[in-house]
Amino acid sequence: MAIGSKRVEKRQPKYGSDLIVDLMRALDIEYAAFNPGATFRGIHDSIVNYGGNTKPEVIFCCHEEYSVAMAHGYAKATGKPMAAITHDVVGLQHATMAMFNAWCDRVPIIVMGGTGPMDTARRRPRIDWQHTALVQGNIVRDYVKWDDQPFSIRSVPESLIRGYRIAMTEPKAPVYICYDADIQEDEIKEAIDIPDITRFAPPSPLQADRESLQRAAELLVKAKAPIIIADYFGRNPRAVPALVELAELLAIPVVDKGWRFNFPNTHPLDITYGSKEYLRKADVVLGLDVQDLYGALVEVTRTTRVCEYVTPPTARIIHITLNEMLIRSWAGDYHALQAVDVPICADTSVVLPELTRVCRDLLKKETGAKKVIASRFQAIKEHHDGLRKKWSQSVQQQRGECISVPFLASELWSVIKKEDWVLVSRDVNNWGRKLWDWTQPYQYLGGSGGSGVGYTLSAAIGAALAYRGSDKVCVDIQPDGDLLMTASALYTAAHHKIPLLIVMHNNRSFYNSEEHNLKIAQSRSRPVEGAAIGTHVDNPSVDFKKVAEGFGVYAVGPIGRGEDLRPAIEKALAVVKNKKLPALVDVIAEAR
Ligand SMILES: Cc1ncc(C[n+]2csc(CCOP(=O)(O)OP(=O)(O)O)c2C)c(N)n1
Ligand SMILES: [Mg+2]
Repeated sequence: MAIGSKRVEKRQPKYGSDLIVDLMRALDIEYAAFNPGATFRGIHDSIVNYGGNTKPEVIFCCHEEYSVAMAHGYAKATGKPMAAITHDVVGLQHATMAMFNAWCDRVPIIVMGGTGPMDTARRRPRIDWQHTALVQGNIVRDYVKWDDQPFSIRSVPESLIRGYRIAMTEPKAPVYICYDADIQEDEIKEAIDIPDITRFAPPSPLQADRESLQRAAELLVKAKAPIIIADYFGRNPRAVPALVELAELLAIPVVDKGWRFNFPNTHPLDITYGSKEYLRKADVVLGLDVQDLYGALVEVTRTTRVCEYVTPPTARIIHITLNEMLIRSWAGDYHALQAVDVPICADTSVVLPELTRVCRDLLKKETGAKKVIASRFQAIKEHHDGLRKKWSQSVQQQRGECISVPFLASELWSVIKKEDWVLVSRDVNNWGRKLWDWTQPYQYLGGSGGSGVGYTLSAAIGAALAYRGSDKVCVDIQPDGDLLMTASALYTAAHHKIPLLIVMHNNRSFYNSEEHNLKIAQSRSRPVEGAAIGTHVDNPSVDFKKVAEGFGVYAVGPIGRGEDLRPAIEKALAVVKNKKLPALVDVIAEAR
């Protein structure tokens, strides 16, 4: 049961905010994460005193950026939205970067806000004026799918039910709904019914047209060197077996771009971190929900930003995606324009089984295909096995003074592989995917989407919240710079007893930026020592054990010697498993 919860059996909404809480329950919104604010004190009171602090339950946060990022992680773990509530103008401004990440990552979140009173005659001097915008949604409109500010209590059900439906319709994305303080706080004068929510379900997934399916299947069946690139395909984890089936049918190697779990790394057709030679000779490329298809086909020189195609110009390209359904002009998250021979705007989760069926039919007519496919499968398998072997043999314990990144990944694996684990953060420089066995689609949730730092810790806590009460062990490989941005999220994890194993990749640097600085200095023949200025976090270095303990989180570290690593992770895991609490291991590791 939630903190401070009282079960309220029968209830009649008295205030506008009571109705909002009834709607949240009808929509099965489990949690509302927020830092408090007067503009939504009505909703806050209703959640606690009217709703009994269950469905939604308050998730108490110290910063809006991470309340939204928590909802981001939760949505990826569950496939459905929770609410993040932001105080008027100022709380929403804190939330904006996290909303941008969720937008780019195509994740549903119900972001709520308070404002006003819009009725100037009912405003307090100064603060109510300063914190009321016309209209508040303006600041996020370019990176939410829809925003609204219902005009009256009567408009509230339509607004929230519509918002929920829009957020959950593919391509999914956050919505923002703002409630005037008066609408929340005024008494309801007439009965307002909540309609049957089940009749407002998102529409069924979009299937591809027959002609395009046929063209795609013909290209794939006739291809000598096909390749599949999957990106957001795995957002629907149930669809993953369909990709395995298609890949196996035609022996097509698969590159997983990693924004979701798209393909098991143990599968012989997985060539994710060894795809170059396959891209180079590809005659047919099948893209599945690739956000940046051009980027997936080219190689970039980092300092000069020169891009060159790896795939031959003769390669035919099929792309199945809903990208076209959600394009805005403000940020270029639609990416570079890429020529496509068979563009299909549809939902891959229903297209893939259908495409496989058409391929299977065509294959019957292809004499000798079976033999060709079997030998292609064998060659790819050898390549795949060779890569896995090479990676596992390359793991060294130390690099200089630090623990090596592959060793960090492999020691962590040796501890958690006996568990039903979920990697709820990004991978550590791809070493998790290279060394662990990723077999189940729920095991990896992907990165931030918008590459805004400050996502990882908070989203990991949000995903772990989704798994609270289950036997899953949630693991967050946590960069130091990211933690520093939203460190107070640790308080939320401790306060709400959210079990999460946080293993730090502490390179004492905002290293990505340091690396850029190194490269630019090198290219200009300038001293590279300066790259540390404004990037290193080592003078003083942060004592993350103390930081975590200060927020009430169990912590061990700093661990700088390889032999100390496994016992430290085991200790922390015991806290996560036995006490059902978060625990942090501070690991001093090499930069990359
Ligand atoms: C909000 C935000 N600020 C700055 C950046 C630029 N940036 C990209 S990666 C990075 C370094 C992050 O450091 P850390 O989380 O420790 O990861 P590391 O690169 O060291 O592995 C920075 C500052 C960003 N992407 N987002
Ligand atoms: Mg770092």
